[in-house]
Amino acid sequence: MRPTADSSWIVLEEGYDSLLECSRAARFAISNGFLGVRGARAIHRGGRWVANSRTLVAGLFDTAGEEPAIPRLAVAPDWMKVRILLQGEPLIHHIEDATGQERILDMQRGAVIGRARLSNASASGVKLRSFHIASLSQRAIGMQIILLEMEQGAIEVTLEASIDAVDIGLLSDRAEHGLSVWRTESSGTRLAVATAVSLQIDRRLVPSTVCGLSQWSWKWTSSPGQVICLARTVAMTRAGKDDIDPARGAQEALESAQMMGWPAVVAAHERAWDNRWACSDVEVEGDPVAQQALRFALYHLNGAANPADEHVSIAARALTGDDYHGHVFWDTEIYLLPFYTLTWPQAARALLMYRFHTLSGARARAAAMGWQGALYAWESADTGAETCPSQVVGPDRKLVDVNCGKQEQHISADIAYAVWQYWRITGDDAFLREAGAEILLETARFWASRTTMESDGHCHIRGVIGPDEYHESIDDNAFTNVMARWNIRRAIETAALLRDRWPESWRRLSGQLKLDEAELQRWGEVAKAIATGFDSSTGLFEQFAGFFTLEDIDVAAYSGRSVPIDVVLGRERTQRSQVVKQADVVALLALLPAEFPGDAAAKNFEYYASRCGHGSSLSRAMHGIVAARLGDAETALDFFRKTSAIDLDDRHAAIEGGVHIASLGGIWMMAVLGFAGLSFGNDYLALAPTLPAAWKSLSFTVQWRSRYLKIRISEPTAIVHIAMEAGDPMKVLVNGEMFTLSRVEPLQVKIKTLAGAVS
Ligand code: IFM
Repeated sequence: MRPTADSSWIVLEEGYDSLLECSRAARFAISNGFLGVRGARAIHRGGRWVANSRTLVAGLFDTAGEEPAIPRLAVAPDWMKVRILLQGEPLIHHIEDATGQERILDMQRGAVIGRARLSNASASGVKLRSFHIASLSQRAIGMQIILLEMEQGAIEVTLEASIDAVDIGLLSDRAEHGLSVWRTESSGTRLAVATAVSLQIDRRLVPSTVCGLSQWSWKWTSSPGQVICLARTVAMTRAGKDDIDPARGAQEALESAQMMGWPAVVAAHERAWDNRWACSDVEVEGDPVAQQALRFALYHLNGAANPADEHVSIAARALTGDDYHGHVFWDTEIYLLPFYTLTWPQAARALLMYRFHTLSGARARAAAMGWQGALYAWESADTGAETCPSQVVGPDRKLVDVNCGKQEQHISADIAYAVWQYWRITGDDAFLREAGAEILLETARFWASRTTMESDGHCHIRGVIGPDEYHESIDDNAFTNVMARWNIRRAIETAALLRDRWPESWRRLSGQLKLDEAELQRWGEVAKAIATGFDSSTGLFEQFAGFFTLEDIDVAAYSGRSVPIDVVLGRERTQRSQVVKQADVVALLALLPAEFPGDAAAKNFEYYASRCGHGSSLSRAMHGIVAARLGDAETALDFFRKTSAIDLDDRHAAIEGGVHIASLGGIWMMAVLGFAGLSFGNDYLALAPTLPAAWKSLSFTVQWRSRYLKIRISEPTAIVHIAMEAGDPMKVLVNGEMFTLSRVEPLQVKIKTLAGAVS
């Protein structure tokens, strides 16, 4: 139960501050992509006072019986509660005990470790140490260990371990001692929870005196220095309405964990984390704050995915909180998939398969809106139907309409983008043939039907919202249109590829989609004619038609504000201005840099970065990537630091509803795609590093078509070192020069300069 000694692997919180508990519950959440357990304290006085404790189970959506029915992640029973009474008085956390309390997120081991001294009003006390995990090696398993050391003797001690399922909103199907099965009212999805609890006093197993359906209780008289160990294992399994009874799976998982014993379960979990870290760690020398931020990001990213489940994806707050109800946005494909594709392709594949399995929902949505092909939901849950609410409470507590569900359609191109990147990076042809191609073709078909050829000879996409959600019902959003064009072109390329390399797959798929040459040709014409808003005389993309005529507000003049800029300016004025909520043209520049010829990249960055209010946690990461690629490492570092602060700094209260997983993905992207300048071509990986002055070196691992590469960029010597741990020789482009890398010989390239190098 001792935490990792190296401080860059831990997040430490000392003392107890009830006002910060909700944020800390998110920050200290543990997750394995199936179970997410918020880091609320287990010790409680009774009742349901710990409002921020939550266990969330991926895919367990329910609609809470409201109209319109919006699926939300249901809350699973809280399996970690413990109540300790000394002489009948419950122990609680006291603010004044601050010095005796610490909680550590041990990111290396994927565990939360606590230490506290708890006492009651008569000053009888215990020393407490706690440890809990959501097993990364057996995703059904959660485990909690509590060690108590009694300070005084002759005290009557009561210890209760319970599972709290009051008001969780699930229907009970079965309840036995240590086993319960629950059902969501709307979808009939079931959740089985099997639990085993044991208590040892001075290493002697003691049977519980009370054994309720979900309660275990012990009573004894203390002796000074007595050591008590409570070990609880929970196994949770989810099953669809028509699947077999999940109870059996939960019981089997529990039995297997019990057979192993908790030290072996913990050891297997730690080995699984070691493996994830070996594949994904990023090391920065010279900047401990950045190092910790990277580890924190990687910890949550590695805990958010489950390669074994193709029917769930990662929500905007992963499994760490209730904000956005567990809904999946473009965050996953644009901000998370780069990390998974390059470090954990199995997880990336499962996430893309979720989009494949929800294609029918996307087709239904396009059809319902009068278009063809597949229009993915802006907010997606279990079926792929649109789950974006049509109204929310605004910052001024008034109801505001939300049009994203109808108009933020770039999501379809974003998913196609992630599919293509995954295939190009992994070379997973089976995925392309069996799932990816269908996504690419159906999203392209949507765009082709969504555009209208008008009298000016251009195809227009009217009435959308781009990533900058301050401006609604706009025409020809550059991000949407250029991504749509790219989507159509990749679909045409995919069709040609299938036809040539896998004619049988092409026959099957084109037959199934009723896709013929004439339609493909039409798509080509649409792609050629799409309006993009690019003006070759200025090198600027106009964010949408008419954007340049809007009021130009000096965003820098509002830099001291404590609320988003649209709150300061008011919604109407913001909409009439060039103030941008988040990276929009800049996001396009980060995703498709080849669309920005000559000095257009620098010009667009300069124009749009100064007009951005960063009203979304997603915004700065895209700016950071682009700034680094443009050679401005210090500006990029500023974006990196501000993004890191979103979830690690207590001044950002919005973390209560869960960590911002997209911005955590963005932290990895800034390091690898920005500072290291990683990109790829048809048959090579490319690096064009630009490190901030404070970073003495940057090291990371990526996978490229079944090869494992370890890359280190060191500033004092300006050397890029690449070692290949497995796989056939491959080409690597470093600062524009091509090299061949093999397993036998690592590559060592001396480059001219790092800081300030323009890629
Ligand atoms: O997907 C984002 C969107 O871009 C901005 N608002 C929050 C969403 C979820 O993170």
